[in-house]
Amino acid sequence: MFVESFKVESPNVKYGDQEIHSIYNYETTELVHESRNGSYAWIVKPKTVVYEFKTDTRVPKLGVMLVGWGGNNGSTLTAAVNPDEIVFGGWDISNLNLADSMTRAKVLDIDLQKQLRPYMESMAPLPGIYDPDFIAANQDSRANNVIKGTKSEQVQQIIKDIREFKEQNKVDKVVVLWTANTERFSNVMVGLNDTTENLLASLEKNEAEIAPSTLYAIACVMENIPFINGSPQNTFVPGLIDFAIRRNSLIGGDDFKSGQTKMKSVLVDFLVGAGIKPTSIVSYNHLGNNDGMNLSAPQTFRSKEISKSNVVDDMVASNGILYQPGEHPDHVIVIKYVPYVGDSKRAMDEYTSEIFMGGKSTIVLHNTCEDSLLAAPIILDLVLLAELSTRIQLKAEGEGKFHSFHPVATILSYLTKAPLVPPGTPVVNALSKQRAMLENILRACIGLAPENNMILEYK
Ligand code: NAI
Ligand code: DG6
Repeated sequence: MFVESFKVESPNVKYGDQEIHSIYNYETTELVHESRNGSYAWIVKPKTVVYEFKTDTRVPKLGVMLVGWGGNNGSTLTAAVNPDEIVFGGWDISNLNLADSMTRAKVLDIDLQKQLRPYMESMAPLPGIYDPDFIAANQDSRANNVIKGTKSEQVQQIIKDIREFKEQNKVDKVVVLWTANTERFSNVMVGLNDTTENLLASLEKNEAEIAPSTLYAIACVMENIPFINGSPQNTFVPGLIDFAIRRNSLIGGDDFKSGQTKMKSVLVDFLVGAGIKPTSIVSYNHLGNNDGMNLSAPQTFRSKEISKSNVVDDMVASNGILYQPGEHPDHVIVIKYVPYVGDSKRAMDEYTSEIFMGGKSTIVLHNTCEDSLLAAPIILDLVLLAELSTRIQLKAEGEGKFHSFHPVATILSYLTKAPLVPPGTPVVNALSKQRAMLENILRACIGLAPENNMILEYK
């Protein structure tokens, strides 16, 4: 059954002209180690905290500015969306218009490209911030559309671009998303980028180690525009996270969780939860698009390797019977550039696990798929979810005022390989948990209990 729209009838939910107000009982359990009658015991205590949620129901006309608009993901997404409510724009260091970018990407069927061309020819990316030190040298020939000047001037140009885009397209809100080339990690150093003050001072000093992605992010935080990082590099250096928290400006990332990693965050969760112990995970990709070419340089590959490697950590740590403290499966990531296959990425995985009575189980997966067709819908979900989350306010009992979610948007975790979380927050990679978190927060906004799957009415 498809339910197009619905209304909740409950004393805990009120629908106003511009908002939905809900009262929600947040039920959790606390595990405490307590002294009882002279010895210690583990005690589980149910806990209920009453929350109120307010969701602004006015859907804005949304502008989405993509960094790397003319790339495979950017051009594919633009081709795929009929922009009634969303206006696309953005930057690229290559000056091709979006129709030519779509042709260069070779993702969509030729007949479809011909039909789309007239709609896309007039769309051209704004010049982008280019720094050859942060991406592969093989990208140099593409860079014919770049913003000149110091880093501080480049940030000012991005701010100007966002304001003009908003004005010209009469959009109410803008979300910026990085789908440009993977950069190398930038160095994190005390005095350089560890605090807001040091990062902004480094910007004024034109410090070489501030990556282009961080410059776009600084501009967005200054303008209170949500900024999402779809690539693996450490755009969000500590000073930038600090800056976003102080300005209460949404940041989210990192790296779209599109195919191989999504499967891994399902499979390893299942294996470890079932008492099957993965001991070796080897993940291999080859692809022939521009992303693959950029990742053929060791320093950009390293960013992707880190992002793809950490995704099983929480699942391994969740089962203290299978794994001793500090024990971890061998986990190897290989990416090779094979031009012939273009955007059609091959992903091969071998999972070897220890099972009952010392036996071994090996699972092998092989997937062939256009990479950009996996990423484009994720970009759409990320920007829509980021925008929606800026319209939600909450407060716990005892808190005087409503406030927004923490600016580091963990609600986007379901869509990212290396979820960015506020300092001190546990990282959750298991896909089912990420999805449950997202669904249940949205249910709380309309005063509904979490989906519990108990089906007691049939028991
Ligand atoms: P692409 O190489 O086709 O597109 C990137 C675009 O960014 C290019 O047009 C390039 O000219 C532009 N660019 C580079 N540096 C720029 C800058 N500083 N400012 C503005 N534009 C800049 O790559 P594709 O396939 O679109 O992927 C984009 C990113 O998404 C890559 O970092 C990739 O690793 C990441 N990603 C892709 C996934 C997928 O399934 N396709 C999944 C996860 C992440
Ligand atoms: C080669 O690994 C290219 C990458 O950009 C991937 O396509 C991308 O990170 C997707 O990764 P996954 O693991 O989510 O399929």
